[in-house]
Amino acid sequence: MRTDPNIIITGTPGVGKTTHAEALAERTGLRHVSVNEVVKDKGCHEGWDEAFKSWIVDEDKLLDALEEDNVKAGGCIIDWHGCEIFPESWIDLVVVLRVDSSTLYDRLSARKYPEAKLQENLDSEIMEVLLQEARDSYDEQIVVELTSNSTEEMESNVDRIEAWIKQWKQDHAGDGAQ
Ligand code: DAT
Repeated sequence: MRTDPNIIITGTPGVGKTTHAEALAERTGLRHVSVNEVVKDKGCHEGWDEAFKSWIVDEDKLLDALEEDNVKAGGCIIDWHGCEIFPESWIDLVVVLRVDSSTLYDRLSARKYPEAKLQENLDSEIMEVLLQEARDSYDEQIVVELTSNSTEEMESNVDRIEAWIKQWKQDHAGDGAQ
């Protein structure tokens, strides 16, 4: 039984996962779990893909590392461009961030992504790949799609998720004692 919820913030690279997760962690005291950092720091990969400039993730090792870190105990804001690998029982809310193509293009260009990687991510956003992955992996009632084109939208999203966390904690008060 968790006394703090676990929330996944997911979406295509560049949608604003890290920005949202950091703001939420700051406001709520929940722990920001940057899965990219875990992959890198704990060596949960099979090497570096030079063309794509990204780690080739070893999902078994990654899950082991998250299990060792006691993520399932709750209180984590999990920030990653994927969500299907986490056991359903660990997760209380899945937030899928979305942006317009032109905004995403500008953000990924600013990161100097290689052309193939930039194009793949733009396609992925247009095809709603991460939204579909979330809907396929979790109960539809816990999957929320939010737009993240502007600072105003980001602030309203963070307010909304913070309110959701407060409500979840009220609804689950006492669960830990059972
Ligand atoms: P991600 O973690 O999904 O890769 P990020 O949080 O690193 O994305 O954000 C990518 C860039 O876009 C970064 O420079 C911050 C900016 N950004 C993110 N969300 C935004 C928003 N809602 N409005 C304006 N800028 C945003």
